[in-house]
Amino acid sequence: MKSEAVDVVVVGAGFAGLYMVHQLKQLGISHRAFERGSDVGGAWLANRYPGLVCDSERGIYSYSFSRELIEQWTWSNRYPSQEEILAYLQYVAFRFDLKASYDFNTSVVRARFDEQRNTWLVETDRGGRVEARYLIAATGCLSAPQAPQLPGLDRFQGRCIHTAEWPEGGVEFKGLHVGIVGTGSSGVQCIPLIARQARRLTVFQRTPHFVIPAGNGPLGTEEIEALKDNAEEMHRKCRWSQLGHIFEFSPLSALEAGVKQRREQYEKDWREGGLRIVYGSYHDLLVNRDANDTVAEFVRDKIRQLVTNPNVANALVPRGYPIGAKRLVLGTDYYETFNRDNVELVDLRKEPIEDIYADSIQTADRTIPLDVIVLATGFDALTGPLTRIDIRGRGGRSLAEAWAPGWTSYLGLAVSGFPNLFTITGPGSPSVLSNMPTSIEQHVEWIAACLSAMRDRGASTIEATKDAEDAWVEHVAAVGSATLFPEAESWYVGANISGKARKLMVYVGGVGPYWQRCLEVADRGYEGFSIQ
Ligand code: NA7
Repeated sequence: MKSEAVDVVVVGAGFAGLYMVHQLKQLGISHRAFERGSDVGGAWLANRYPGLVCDSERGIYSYSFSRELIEQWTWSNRYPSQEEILAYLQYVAFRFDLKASYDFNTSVVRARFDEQRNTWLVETDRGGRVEARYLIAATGCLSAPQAPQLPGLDRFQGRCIHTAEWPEGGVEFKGLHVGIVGTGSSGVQCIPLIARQARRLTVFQRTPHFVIPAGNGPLGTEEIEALKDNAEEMHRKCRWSQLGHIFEFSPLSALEAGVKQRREQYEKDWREGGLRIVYGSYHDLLVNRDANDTVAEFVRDKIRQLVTNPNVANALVPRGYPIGAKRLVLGTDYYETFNRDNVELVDLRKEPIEDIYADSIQTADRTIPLDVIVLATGFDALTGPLTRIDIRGRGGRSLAEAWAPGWTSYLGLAVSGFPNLFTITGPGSPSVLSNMPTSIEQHVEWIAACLSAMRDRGASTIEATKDAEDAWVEHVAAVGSATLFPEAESWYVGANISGKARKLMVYVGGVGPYWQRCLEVADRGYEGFSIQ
């Protein structure tokens, strides 16, 4: 079969893919884009479970590149809902005419770099073949859903749904016995809503997470106007900030603050809701375990106050890892839901699942009849979306093989041995520990400028050097080891996937400093890259 030839193939139609395609159109670079979903939206199309909201607040979960777009779109709540974000991305695709670049319902399954011709040969599951000078993975950080290895799960005859593969049109839980496995962000968000519909809801919890009230609610008219007026400034601040969010670490230390002052601060943050209690209130909470314990203990007390049954409260109290080192979860009525008569908690550490039958889950202590099992069991984060595609670079070596001992990348943008491949918000960049659209815009703009520079130079390949990559990987590890992130069994370090190398996948040295570094690399003629 004859291959189509373009300059660039883009994989994905979420925030990253859509903006990349927009930039390529602006630059007049020929391209073809593929998306496995039926439409644009990425994570926001796949994850449609009830209660899904984003935890970036007050309009920052959006693009900054177009003043008209900022004017035309109005966010209604403090945290945007899945429906609203999906509608926004639909609007963006329409407004900038991006859908014509895409083949939807089409997965890229293979991509091989041809070293003779310096091109990528890209194949899809629909038999399509495209040759491209560059391959850009806009595949998202949390798009490879992970099903748990539970004994007998394939025997279950009721409905079994992963939160990241939620059916269009929703799921009716009325009158049903529902079990949910997993209490990370997805579980915490949908548990209160499913509990209101189901006849009985059983929550199977392996590790209790720290859940902070989101404090969601509608934005007022004046606030909406102010957010639009100041949007560019707000986005600029995010881009140059440490955290990539609208709030910054306070200059104060939790350990230096008095007990009373600290308590007042945490009470205020708890009342207002949001991530700030851990990521903004004091600067030492994520680097010093004693400081971290002050806020962890505050949250544990809140759980004990909110949950009526002391045994259930005790099972919900997180212990043994620093707060914030596993993804901090925002919730609405999460702990209160366990006071309902139709909700029960199974603590899997004490009462593991022994088997699953056609209509029930058997734990060490009891048989729990179920009509539906919801799997809120997360993702093979950051590397999974890339290694699940058979990407082969120099010498036919696959990315999965190259990353088996642990991810490698230069700036989270490029991998040595894989010329002309760019990864938007790949491992080794701030990605999931920032406001994602901020990090996405940085990467897309950097890649677009790079492609333009390569075109001007008449270059045929750009590839991260092994030395530059090694130095970056070492830097990411060194910065990470000065924080508490490596101390938790989290998906940030790959701990949720059996056999995955344990290695912090996120750059925690700050979004602004990271961006400065990327710009310097480009300014110095793409330092650390070999260009042919
Ligand atoms: P997460 O945060 O990875 O949460 C997955 C949950 O599923 C977590 O509680 C896991 O427990 C649990 N889990 C996973 N496998 C099992 C098995 N085999 N048995 C029992 N429990 C299991 O995924 P989410 O979808 O909630 O959130 C991902 C991100 O998406 C989120 O942070 C936002 O950024 C958006 P564990 O903690 O591993 O013991």
